[in-house]
Amino acid sequence: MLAGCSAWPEEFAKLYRREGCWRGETFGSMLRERAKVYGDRIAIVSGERRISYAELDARTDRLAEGMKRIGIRPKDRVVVQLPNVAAFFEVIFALFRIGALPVFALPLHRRHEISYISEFSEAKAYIITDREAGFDYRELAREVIREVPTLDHVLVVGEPEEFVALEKLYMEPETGHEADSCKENEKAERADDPSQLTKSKLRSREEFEEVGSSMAEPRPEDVAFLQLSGGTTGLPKLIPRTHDDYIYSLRLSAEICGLDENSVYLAVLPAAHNYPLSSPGVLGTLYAGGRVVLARGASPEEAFPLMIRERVTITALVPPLALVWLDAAARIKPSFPHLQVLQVGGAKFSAEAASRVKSLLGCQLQQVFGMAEGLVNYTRLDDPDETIINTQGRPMSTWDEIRVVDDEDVEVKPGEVGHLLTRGPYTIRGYYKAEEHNARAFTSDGFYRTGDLVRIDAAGYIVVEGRDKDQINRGGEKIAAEEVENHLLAHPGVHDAAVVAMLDEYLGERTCAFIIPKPTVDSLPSSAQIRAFLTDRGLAAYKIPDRIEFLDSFPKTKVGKVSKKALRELLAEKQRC
Ligand code: J2J
Repeated sequence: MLAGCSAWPEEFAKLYRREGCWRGETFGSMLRERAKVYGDRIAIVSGERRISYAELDARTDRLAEGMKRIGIRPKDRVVVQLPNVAAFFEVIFALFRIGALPVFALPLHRRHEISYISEFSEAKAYIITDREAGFDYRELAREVIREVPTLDHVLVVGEPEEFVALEKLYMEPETGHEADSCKENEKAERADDPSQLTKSKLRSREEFEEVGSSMAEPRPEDVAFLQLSGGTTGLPKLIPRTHDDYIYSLRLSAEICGLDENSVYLAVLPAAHNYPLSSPGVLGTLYAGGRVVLARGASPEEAFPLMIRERVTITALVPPLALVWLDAAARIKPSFPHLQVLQVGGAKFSAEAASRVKSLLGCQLQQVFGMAEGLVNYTRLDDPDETIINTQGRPMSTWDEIRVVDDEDVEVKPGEVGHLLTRGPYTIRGYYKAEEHNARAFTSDGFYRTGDLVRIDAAGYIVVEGRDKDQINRGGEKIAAEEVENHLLAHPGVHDAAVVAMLDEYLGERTCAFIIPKPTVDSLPSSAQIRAFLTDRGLAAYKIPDRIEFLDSFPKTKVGKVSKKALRELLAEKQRC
């Protein structure tokens, strides 16, 4: 396994293989198989582009070839920050084929997050789009490469400016020649910065063959990619997922969601999130031989016509978006004759909203409670309405082990609320290069401490009751309080900071930062100045506190720690006034 990753103990690995959970597939072989079976059938629809399985497979090979030529090797890490475009999947399958590891960044991440994950993963390349939603990712790349010396390549979907156009890397496999025009490469060669020139130059054929011959096929037990954790600590954690474990989760998800080659999955959430990637998401749909439709926007105005045009059968939302869709549906009364399932997950969906799905959208609701670390729970499509509306589902695998425990790790009585611990065939045994944190985040016998407070009903279904982790769930986007606090503490006018969740009707939660100003500073910094400060530090916009409150001191717990519970109560009181 990749250094810095924790493998499953051998007896568990044997068990999961023996029981048929891990079947020895890799992403590369999976796509090859699907291309053989489904050839001309459409795999991905992106805008006006329709890409068949055979084409996706062939383009992936060509891109892998080009990536090898610029020196991307097995186990290299490559930060991928792309919106929902077809190239996203060509890129990740090409990396899978090489045995290089995509590191999934979210489109909303900015300098702070990208520099950190690039540096921490020692990434060799960074793959972006040129512009999206009014943001120029090439500007971000310019800042990031200044900070991260390991980054040799910036590859761009679209207009590359001084970087390299991804399109240039699609090689004809037999000849090793670029399949497309050399225009962008010529531009790279004319670039002012000589380091960019050598970095972006393609290797000679001889050199390439030498590199190619030393490449071993990725193995099923190898780490396939690094996913980002929602995080509870000062710095984001990376989650290593293997081909074996992730493909198992895709297979089960596809089965539970009733996917087959006639299914059409609409990806409205950014595909880099674990949920739309794998539950069953884009990859689960491709696993089942279905069709993926990539949406650039999630609003009803954009998504509804696409659902009708493409005969979408299943899609996935977070609760705030589901609320927007339900309101729109109540107004315009759309008809989606093909839609069978609306998944809602990532944050708690209220029973009230859940009860409106069937009548307003004419499909079955499926609640999904999952995590990028592994465990995913689904309500089943044939469950009674009562279960679908009031619970967050049950684990997808019979091999998922679940414990609900008290503060001393002792199991609570059935039906009581406690901390959810889990281990199983697709739940990681440790974060990437995080030994110290792993000792806290996992029990000594390998259970992952999810940080969720749950109870389990008599039928074995999980109800999420709250959280014991220091995180804000802002409509499905996770924010580690400590990460934001650390940035606030860097402000010269801030003496201390505590970030807590603030209840919000629409997003479920927003963030509020409580700040004790430095007594030595003459004038109190304004909320706007603090927000601008955090933006300048390169923090993603969704992590910037929605509300900032100034206090002289913080309420403390009995052991002298800042009482976030008391701060949340204070906030609730202020909200009531
Ligand atoms: C309450 N809280 C939920 C739910 C996640 C499928 C679905 C979601 C994710 C995901 C995922 C919740 N009700 N229905 O990866 O594959 C909160 C919990 C959980 C955390 C994980 C998937 N669904 N949550 O959201 O890694 O607190 O994964 O521990 O982003 O989201 O967040 P994340």
